[in-house]
Amino acid sequence: MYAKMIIVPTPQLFIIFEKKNIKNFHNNIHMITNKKIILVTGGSGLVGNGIKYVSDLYNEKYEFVFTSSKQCDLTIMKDTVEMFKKYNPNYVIHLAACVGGLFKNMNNKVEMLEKNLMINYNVVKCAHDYKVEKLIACLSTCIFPDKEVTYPIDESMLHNGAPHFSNDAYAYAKRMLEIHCRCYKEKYGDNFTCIIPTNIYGPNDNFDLENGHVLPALIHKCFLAKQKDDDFIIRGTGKPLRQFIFSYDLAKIIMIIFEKNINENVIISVPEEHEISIGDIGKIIADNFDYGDRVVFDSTYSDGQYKKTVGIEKLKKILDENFQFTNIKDGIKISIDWFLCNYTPVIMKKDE
Ligand code: GFB
Repeated sequence: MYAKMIIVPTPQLFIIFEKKNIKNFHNNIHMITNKKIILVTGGSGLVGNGIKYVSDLYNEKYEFVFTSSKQCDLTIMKDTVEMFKKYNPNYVIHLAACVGGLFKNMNNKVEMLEKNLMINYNVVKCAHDYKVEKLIACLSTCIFPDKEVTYPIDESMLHNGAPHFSNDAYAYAKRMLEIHCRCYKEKYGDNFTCIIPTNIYGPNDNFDLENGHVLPALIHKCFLAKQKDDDFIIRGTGKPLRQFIFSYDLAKIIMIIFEKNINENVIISVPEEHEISIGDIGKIIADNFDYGDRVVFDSTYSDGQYKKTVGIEKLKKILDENFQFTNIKDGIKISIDWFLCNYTPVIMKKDE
């Protein structure tokens, strides 16, 4: 006995599907709406939510499928295959990774290496086996060599030497992802490319006090310090330099690179003149909480890599000359507002 169900969610979408065809659900959609399917791994994270934010501009053309580790554990090949079989994506934006700030990287090297090696191996292999038309895989500027570079760093320097020791486990796993994509490209002509973002921040970030990246962690710490009338402790000397890109800007750029079918690795960052010290980031955050006079640096903590200044010559050729990057002060304000609206209740429970 077949179950028939008729769903008419929108005028231009009419689906009849039979129980046995559930696995090809997206195929049916594909067939009916002619929309190509973009699978976004890591879809519930910082950048994943950025893609969700900009996807409205592309919904006419593409069917976006946002997956997270709750739906599919990408460290398990069988589950990854199931996900590709279920969604049969035309394109993949691969953002899923085991990530964290300096202190998570330094204290969890085995996990950072193994989880990322497994996640990336499974996704890239499935992307090939399921004949995905385009794969964009996400690296990070922290994987560039620490010493064997000249500044500003460009894409050609990726494998020129060892990354900074603080995140070498994560860095080598991500370098293997670049090599894996390149091998499929060279042998089978697969349209697999990598983007190399700088430090990212924005709404939906990980505000964890220990494992978070510097910007969200300091927002959380300043909030708590003010709550408890404590000093606002910034770890390290505050001298290291970073380039920070707002997550929504990164998402816009990823879709531009996707739509223009750029098939070479591209660094995605704000220009080098926007580079800023950790100390100045801390001060901008403290000023937002009207807590500037309680900033204290604790140099017993590691500074990590002093700088990893990248150039964006290649990116500039891809973007329209009037592309506007979000100003760091505006971006931090938006992130703090998101934190205060969305995060506080959760932490209250955790921080008591
Ligand atoms: O974002 P972050 O954790 O990582 O920034 P990296 C670390 C810098 O911020 C160091 C200072 O100079 C720290 O001393 N810092 C000060 C803090 N206070 C804090 C704090 O409370 N928490 C944190 N986390 N830092 C990461 C790589 O490097 O860059 C990742 O480890 C990833 O794998 C990321 O690639 C983009 O910028 O040093």
